[in-house]
Amino acid sequence: LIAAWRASDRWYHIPAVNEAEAIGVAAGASVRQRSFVYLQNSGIGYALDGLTSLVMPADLPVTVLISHRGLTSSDALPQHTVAGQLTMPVIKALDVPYATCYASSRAAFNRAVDTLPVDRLSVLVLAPDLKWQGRVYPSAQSHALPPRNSVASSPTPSASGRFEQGDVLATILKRVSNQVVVTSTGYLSRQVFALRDRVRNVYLTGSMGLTASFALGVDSAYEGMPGVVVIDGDGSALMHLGSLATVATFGGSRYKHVVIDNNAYASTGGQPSSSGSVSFSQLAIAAGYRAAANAAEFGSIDRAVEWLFGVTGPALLEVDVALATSDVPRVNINPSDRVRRLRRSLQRKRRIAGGVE
Ligand SMILES: Cc1ncc(C[n+]2csc(CCOP(=O)(O)OP(=O)(O)O)c2C)c(N)n1
Repeated sequence: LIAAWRASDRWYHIPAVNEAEAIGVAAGASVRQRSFVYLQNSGIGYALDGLTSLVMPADLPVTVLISHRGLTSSDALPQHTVAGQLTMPVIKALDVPYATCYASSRAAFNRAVDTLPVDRLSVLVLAPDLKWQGRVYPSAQSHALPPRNSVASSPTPSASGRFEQGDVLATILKRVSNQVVVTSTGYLSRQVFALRDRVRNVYLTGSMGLTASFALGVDSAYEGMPGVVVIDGDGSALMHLGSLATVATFGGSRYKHVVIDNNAYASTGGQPSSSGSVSFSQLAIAAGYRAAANAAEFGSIDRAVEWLFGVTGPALLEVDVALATSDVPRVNINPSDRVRRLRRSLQRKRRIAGGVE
């Protein structure tokens, strides 16, 4: 399946570091078109939060293909037995359209696919060893991966200086033009909503940790135009550090990632996070981002933001901020309306500009 995807110009395949990230990327891509995730049932647990807090509330057209290990006694390895028994009850509990295909037959597979809706979440459960004679694709390994991003800058972060979160967000939002802005769960979304709501803002009020992945999906589906600005928290970024590698490999030159580091989980009461020892900018460089810096190096937040918008991405700006909470109202646009207005805005722009913005 993967070889077929990779062999075809009609598909764009992103290998995710885990199933949660896969759901996040597919959710972002599904703003433009139906997207697919392929996973083994061992990964259902990883996938559930993205499905229940992002894909379902926002009504996104994602189809999840799950290979059902632990289904038969001949596949009864201890590590698959419990997941094998839980797979169908979990899918049924989600209460989404699903189909199964346990027979090695192309016709049976096509029949199962055809029963699934194309415009919302659905699940296709497959035996793990389906095979039929068909076109032979070159092995996935023989396909060239995108060229490795070369590191454009490798700064030394300075420990000094914590900015005010409100100033930082206001400065970023002032500089944004036509880009899609994706904000992380909690206060960051609420503050951005209060400061400058716009149709191209997507507030991920659930799916903590999937902010960068969702943005990568949007960026990939719209072929890097108009670009994305990710506003992430340190807790959220730490949750899925592995996605730095995927963003570094597949993010476009207009992929801009800001990590607002208050060294805490501010939104749930200010509990300390483990970001104190972490340099997100060095991590980003090590993962392969083209550029990354700590805002303290620039002396002012204006200069730091100017740098971020001018540099070739994928780029990351780490901003250390003072821990502060404020009484900002919740985002009062429902998740599916947030996606709908973004989709409309991107479609309109593309039609007017003939695909080039
Ligand atoms: C998977 C998941 N785990 C936990 C939560 C609860 N939660 C919501 S916001 C938040 C804190 C986010 O911390 P951070 O990304 O550092 O942003 P901050 O709140 O500091 O702005 C937590 C733990 C959640 N929404 N989803």
